Amino acid sequence: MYTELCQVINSHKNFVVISHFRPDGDAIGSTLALGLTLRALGKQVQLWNEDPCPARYTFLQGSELLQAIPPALPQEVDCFICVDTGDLKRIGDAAMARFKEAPYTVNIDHHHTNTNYADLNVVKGGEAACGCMIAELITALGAPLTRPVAEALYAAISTDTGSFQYGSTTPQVMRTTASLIEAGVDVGDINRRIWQESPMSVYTMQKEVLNHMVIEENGALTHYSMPAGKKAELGVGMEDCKDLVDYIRIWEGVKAAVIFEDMENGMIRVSLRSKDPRIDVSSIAGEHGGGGHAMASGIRMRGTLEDCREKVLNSFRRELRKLS
Ligand SMILES: [Mn+2]
Repeated sequence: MYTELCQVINSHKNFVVISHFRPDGDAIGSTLALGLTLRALGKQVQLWNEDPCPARYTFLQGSELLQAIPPALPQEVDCFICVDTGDLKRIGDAAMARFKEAPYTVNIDHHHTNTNYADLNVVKGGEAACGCMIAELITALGAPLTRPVAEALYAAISTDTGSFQYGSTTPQVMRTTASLIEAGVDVGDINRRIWQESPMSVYTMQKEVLNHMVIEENGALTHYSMPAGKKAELGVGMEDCKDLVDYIRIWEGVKAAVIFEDMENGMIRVSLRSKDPRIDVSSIAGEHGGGGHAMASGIRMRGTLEDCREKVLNSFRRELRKLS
């Protein structure tokens, strides 16, 4: 699976590595691990993202190398690699324009819904994290698994498996993770940094979500809608609103949870989660122009909060009623 990718890496000199905007741990960890590895192989590398590195990942070595999207593709760049990105739109308009100027492009990803947008597409739908693929690539390249690379990969895999709680946590995921611990990851320390240091603004947001969560379908469906202006009113930032869906799905009997967020630009962001394998949220997301994984998906919809909410909730109601 990685033979052609290894050849591409060996035959190019000057790389851009990028992932999706609003990067999560897998996006950041995969970008840094690949970037640091390419550097160790003597390559020139630039690491880009439309958004800054979230504070909880700035302890990772290499995060200081992340830069905003430049106005033009530097002439010397000969290979542009996108990681953890199922759809090129998710890197943002500016980066997409740079991508299209690149002489050679690569797509390394684990989303089933990946659109194969690059010259070389290495896609493993269903893999737990893009970080698992980067770990395999590092082995295939014969590159060293240094402690900073291992920490970035641990952050990637830990994030996308919900700290090893999701069903995607296969024996192979655990073997890969074991190799990261062998490479020097301090499990207690890294988990404290990633999971136990939420800013108090997250607490403010959590209270709001729990107070206004709506429960329907006899407790099988929970949802929360964040109207325009709410973030400003509460004094919370975009980063504080990342994992809201986690707070509403943990309750007994809940099979699916949805967050609707007015992006204040005419778009509504929808986060969909399933706790029941019979509810495939990637197909529900697909009905409304989104995509993702069976248990976790997203949509960006144009319209009012109320309209988008009714459309998506109706799909959930239909699927949940099929079960009873
Ligand atoms: Mn991912």
